[in-house]
Amino acid sequence: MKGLYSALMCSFDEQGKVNEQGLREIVRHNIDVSKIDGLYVNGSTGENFLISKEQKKQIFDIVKDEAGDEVKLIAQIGALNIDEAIELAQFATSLGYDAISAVTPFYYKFEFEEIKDYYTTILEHVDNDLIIYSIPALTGVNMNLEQFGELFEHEQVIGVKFTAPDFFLLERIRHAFPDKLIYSGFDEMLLPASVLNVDGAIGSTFNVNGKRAKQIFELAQSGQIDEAREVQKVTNDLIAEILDNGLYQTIKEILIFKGVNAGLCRKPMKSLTDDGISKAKQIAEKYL
Ligand code: NGF
Repeated sequence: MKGLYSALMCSFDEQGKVNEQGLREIVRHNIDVSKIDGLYVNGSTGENFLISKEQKKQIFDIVKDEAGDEVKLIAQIGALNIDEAIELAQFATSLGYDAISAVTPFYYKFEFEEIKDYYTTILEHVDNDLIIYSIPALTGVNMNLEQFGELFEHEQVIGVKFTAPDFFLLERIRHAFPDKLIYSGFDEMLLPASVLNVDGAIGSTFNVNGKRAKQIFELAQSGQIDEAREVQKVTNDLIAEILDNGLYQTIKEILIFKGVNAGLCRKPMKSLTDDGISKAKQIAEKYL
């Protein structure tokens, strides 16, 4: 389960429906061109929190059908409705997903005991491994070392997708739990996370910049830090321009420029203007 995973984008049409052919093309691009080790399906980048349960199932189904066993597959099943989370966990597991992942429950400012109960309850109903998805900037849920430790006591909890700029906490988790998987979540911080010996990374920009991400990870692992820093620098120039133009829309537009039918984002995400589309093409020509 180690390695680099694209936080998979999904192609939507103008009505907000899943564009099956487009989604298949995004999967193929990630496997054949970006050369990633795995796909993280229905995460933030997949616009998971903007779509229905049926669409989530449709996406899990199409991705497994297209990817088969070529790369590892992680299904993000977290939902505020715990029944939905359980149903999705069971569905993805029945399709053969290698692991499930669930974002920390958010919005109602749950106590840690409630968060722990959420994960325990899901795992009572599904025979699969689970990766905690921690992204405090979007959820407002900040867990400390002891709390991660409590979640890791469950043998089905095999790791964490750590999307936070807290390198002190990351180092402490790495040191305390050498046998758990840690995936770095911020692509622009892949090098420092790799130096701290994470097991892999999950990122949105890997959909288009997977080869550089892999270089950074592998160079860091072999101690070639100067070389890794150079690749991270170019990567961060690229990420800065993508963020400035609109994160998911720009990645989709770059994919379109590369011949992949990446479609549109779901409302309320806005579409790129004509200027934004031109800028995305310039970014693709400059870096990819
Ligand atoms: O998109 C976000 C929001 N974060 C992603 C990634 O952590 C999300 C990150 O790659 C993810 O894995 C998922 O889809 O669930 C950033 O887009 C990237 O580092 C640029 O900032 O924070």
